[in-house]
Amino acid sequence: MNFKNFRKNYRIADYAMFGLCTWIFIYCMLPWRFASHYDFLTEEDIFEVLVEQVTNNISLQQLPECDYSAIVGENAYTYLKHYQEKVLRNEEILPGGEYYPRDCKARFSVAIIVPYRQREEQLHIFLTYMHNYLRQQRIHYRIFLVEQNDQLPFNRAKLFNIGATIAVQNEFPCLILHDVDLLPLNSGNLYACTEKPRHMCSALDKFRFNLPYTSLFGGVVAIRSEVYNIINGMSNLYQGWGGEDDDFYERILAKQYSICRFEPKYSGYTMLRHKPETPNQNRGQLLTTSHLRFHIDGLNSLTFKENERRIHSLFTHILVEI
Ligand code: NGS
Repeated sequence: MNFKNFRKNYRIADYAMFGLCTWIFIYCMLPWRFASHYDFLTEEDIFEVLVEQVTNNISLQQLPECDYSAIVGENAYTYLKHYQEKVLRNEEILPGGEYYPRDCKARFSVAIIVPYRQREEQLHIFLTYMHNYLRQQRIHYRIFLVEQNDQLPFNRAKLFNIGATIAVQNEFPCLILHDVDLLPLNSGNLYACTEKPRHMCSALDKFRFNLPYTSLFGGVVAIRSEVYNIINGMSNLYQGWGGEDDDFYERILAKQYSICRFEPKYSGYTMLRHKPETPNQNRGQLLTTSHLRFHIDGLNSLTFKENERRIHSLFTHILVEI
């Protein structure tokens, strides 16, 4: 090869490399590779699908019903506001982290269930943020923190089953299954149940405000207690990170339900940074056979030991060995 040919070949290789790098860059930076066209409910649909249900103490209140149209309509970006504040008007929060508006009758009672272990810094941010966020929604809620108080691998789904059992004993008709590292960004993402189970965090910053796959059903989910019971809750068998939410999704489909989402402008969340959890090496295998166990693995096979229940000023702390 003479010098001229060498230079020519070199230039072609250069261009090819440049082209390849450009495509890799575009692939990584743009959200096309995500499920950008998932089905969602628009602002007009939201009030059609919300299920109004409250606990007895709220239903007995002699007050005009709260109006939620302004909250959903305004849907402001709230992140910085609530993140920087302290928990304001603390005196309105009842022991155990329960709140309901005093000047109107809430139309939704929800139990926020948070599985937890060793994330103190995140918990502090979560509680501050969520109490400020939730009170502006004028709903009745209570935060249940379910802490895994043993050395076994973290079992997120089992902790949800425990929290759900306790929330139902406390009469809550609606469960919000909530990771401690996720914060809602838009004020109008009403923390209430819809007829169908709802995936609430479909526009997560970690995934560039899109969905990595349409059946993703983790992070934050709202589900009626009745439906949670019908599908036998979540599996108790997933130890470590991953798969339990996919199993949960399959349980919902197996009972002929489908899921819903609000439009992305309501469903924005930010994820607080943390070290990745240890993955569950067994999750693929569990998932392939999960349908055989839906009826025998879940709420009806739940065993655990409750070590303690502490009523803190901002949350109900349930310590369990699983
Ligand atoms: C999937 C996991 C889900 C998980 C989702 C998003 O791969 O449990 O990623 O995870 N499924 C399996 O591993 C089978 S995230 O990046 O948000 O931590 O929820």
